[in-house]
Amino acid sequence: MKIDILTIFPKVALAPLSESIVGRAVAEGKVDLGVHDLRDWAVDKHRRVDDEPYGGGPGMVMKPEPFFAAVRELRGGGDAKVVLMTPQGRRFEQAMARGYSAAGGHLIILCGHYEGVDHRVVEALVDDEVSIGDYVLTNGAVAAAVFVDALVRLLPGALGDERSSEEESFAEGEALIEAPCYTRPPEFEGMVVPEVLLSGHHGRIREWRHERSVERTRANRPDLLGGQRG
Ligand code: 6GU
Repeated sequence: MKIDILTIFPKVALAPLSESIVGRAVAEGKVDLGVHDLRDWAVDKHRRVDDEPYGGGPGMVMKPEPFFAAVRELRGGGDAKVVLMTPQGRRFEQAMARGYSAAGGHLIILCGHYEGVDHRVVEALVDDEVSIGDYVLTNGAVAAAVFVDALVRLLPGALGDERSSEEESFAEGEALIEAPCYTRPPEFEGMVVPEVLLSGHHGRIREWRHERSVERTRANRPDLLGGQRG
């Protein structure tokens, strides 16, 4: 899989993708990641990428020319899907991460900043507008890092143990969030690990985990059980 991120804050997008599991997947070549400064495709000598909104209103709008030039160059005549990170997009969920990760191929991710991106970019270049949730960030590069992290960890061999992504919260066919987990020591400041987890009895452990999953989902995510989010 090949992923290019276009942003005016490349360091912001790159830092979270340079460490740990995703950093290793990139280093091992499981994904060919490029993070690019949009200003490199600016058309004037001041490397300007934004301008005032037509029709008035607060904030600045990102100019179309740098996006068109950059996407043309990064695409290089090949096939690429173009995603725009924007709070006006479709809400990102694990099923979408699975879809993008399984599709592989070449992804070009555009990061919105300021008030928005000139809509001609959306109409002519963008295949999918994606939001990472119902809140507003100052910086689309933060959202791009979240999006790419979620995709890359699902690539074959990215996680040490494939079961990690098969049994976790939001896994395919999994309607509940995960049960609590514990490690050594068995007692810490008077708080003990549930006895069943030390029992070695796999049937009882499975049953205990399922009960805790239902309990935790009801408390934290009733929307997953068909209710409203608390
Ligand atoms: Cl993709 N960008 C920004 N700026 N804010 C967001 C977002 C994206 N998704 C949720 N909030």
